Amino acid sequence: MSDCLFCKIIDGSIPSKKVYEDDDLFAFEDVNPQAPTHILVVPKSHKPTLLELEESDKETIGKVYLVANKLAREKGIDDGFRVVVNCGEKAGQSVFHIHFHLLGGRSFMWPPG
Ligand code: DGP
Repeated sequence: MSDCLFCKIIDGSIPSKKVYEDDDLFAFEDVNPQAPTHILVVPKSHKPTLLELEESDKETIGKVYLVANKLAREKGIDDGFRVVVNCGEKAGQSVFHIHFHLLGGRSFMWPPG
């Protein structure tokens, strides 16, 4: 989508610190990290929120978690990490292209704020 920030990061027209890419997913460091490791794992196909997911997205979303595991191991945060999706403004979503936050390198509180 032409006016989507994450679509522009995926197509390279906006620079990012890429940590992973395949046919379906793109992962890069968050510009405003909330933990020592903060990576965004993003499906390349543009969908605004989790609510727009369809049956045909099942495989891609499964791959998100496999890639998150791989990155967690590579970054040395596999002793404890979070994968978080904010869905909708009320939940804190600010970029309306589905993305999964991979956070680690510190302790986390529960429940989240
Ligand atoms: P959310 O609030 O859940 O929609 O998360 C959006 C995240 O995107 C937020 O943690 C900051 C990050 N972000 C916003 N703009 C940019 C950018 O231009 N580059 C990078 N790398 N991250 C961005």
